[in-house]
Amino acid sequence: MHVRMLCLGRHWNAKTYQYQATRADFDGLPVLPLPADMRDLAQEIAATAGMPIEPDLCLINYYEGDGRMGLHQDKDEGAASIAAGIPVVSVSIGDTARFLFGGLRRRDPVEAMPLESGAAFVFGGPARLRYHGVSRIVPCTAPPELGITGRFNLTFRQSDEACRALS
Ligand SMILES: O=C(O)CCC(=O)C(=O)O
Repeated sequence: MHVRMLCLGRHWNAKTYQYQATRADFDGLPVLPLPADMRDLAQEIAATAGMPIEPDLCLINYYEGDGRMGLHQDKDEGAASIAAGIPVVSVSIGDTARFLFGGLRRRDPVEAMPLESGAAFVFGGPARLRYHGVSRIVPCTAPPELGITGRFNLTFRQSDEACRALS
């Protein structure tokens, strides 16, 4: 993983791979809240794909020109969330990414697709644990009106903490 990360709602601890209420592996401060309008946007996107979600957290990754993320599964949200196939909702802003989407096993074939600024990508249900990653960032492809270099990727998720609060 070669990105900078900010978490909203719940903090993903990069040392323990667990979600926490404080940024224990960074500065110990409480995690910033997930704004309601961001949560609503994620729900609208997921609904378009026919998948309900009550997101309680968002990971914001910032990729510079040499940013990348190796193939991995998103499986730290908890057994209940994953078993229910609650999706991950991804929104891309800025430079285009070469996004890799594989299968349920690491060695499965991988499809590469561009995720341009404004793209939304939802994977849930039987696809929830598909391997995915970013092999490269295509420089200078961000819409000029954004005035940014690099790429922001926002992934909204529902952790088991949220599942428990809803039940
Ligand atoms: O940047 C992306 O499109 C993928 C991000 C990702 O895989 C993750 O945050 O787990």
